[in-house]
Amino acid sequence: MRIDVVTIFPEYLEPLNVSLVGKARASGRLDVRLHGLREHTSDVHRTVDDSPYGGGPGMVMKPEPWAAALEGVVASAGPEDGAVPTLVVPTPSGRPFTQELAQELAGRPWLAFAPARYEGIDRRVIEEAAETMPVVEVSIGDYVLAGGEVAVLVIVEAVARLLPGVLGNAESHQDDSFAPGRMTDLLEGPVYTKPAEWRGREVPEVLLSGNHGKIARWRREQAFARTLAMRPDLVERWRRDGMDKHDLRA
Ligand code: 6GU
Repeated sequence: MRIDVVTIFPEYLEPLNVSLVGKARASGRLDVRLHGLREHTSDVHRTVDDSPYGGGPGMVMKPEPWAAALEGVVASAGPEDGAVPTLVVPTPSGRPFTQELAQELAGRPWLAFAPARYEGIDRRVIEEAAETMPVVEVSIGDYVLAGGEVAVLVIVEAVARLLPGVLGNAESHQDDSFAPGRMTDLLEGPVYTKPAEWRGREVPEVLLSGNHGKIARWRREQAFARTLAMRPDLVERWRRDGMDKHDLRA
């Protein structure tokens, strides 16, 4: 997968060099390219924002630098990138980011991110882009960040770990909390490793039993109890959708 990010703060995306995403890049499974928005300005002050038409607080990102930057990204398409990228625009007014959307994005060959600072990007940039490429406006939650860069980190990490060959064990994201199709709508329960006793606290006996059927049942019960406590809304959704899926009755 190829990922381009246009931002006024490329240094904000340095964590993409680390850990899982960094390794995916080093192994060639992920090609990440950062672009400085200010490189696409033409005035001496490298201006990227201006006051909003109609008045109000804050500043709005000017259309010209964004158009030039996105045109540069699209023009750099290689034979393997897909003709145009899917443009992902982080914004608190976007579609809620879920595991389902992460899987959808992981299926695209090329993503381009347009994280804004200030009050957002002039709407005409998004409208014009949508005429030539798929555009998804995405929110990572019901709170307001100072800019979209952290949302890019969140989305890229969630997408990268779904790419073929990026996780060590191809199965290891199948049981994730929120993964559609398995452990549906349930959060993961507690996990333990050695030693079996630590500071007087013992690992639940069932996990040492070697009885895999019993262990699987216990884990589903724990997941259910955890979900009921932390996210009763998910339990309600699961009840509405039917009890048949994986026999989660605890
Ligand atoms: Cl994607 N961007 C910003 N600036 N704030 C957010 C967000 C995104 N998602 C939730 N809050």
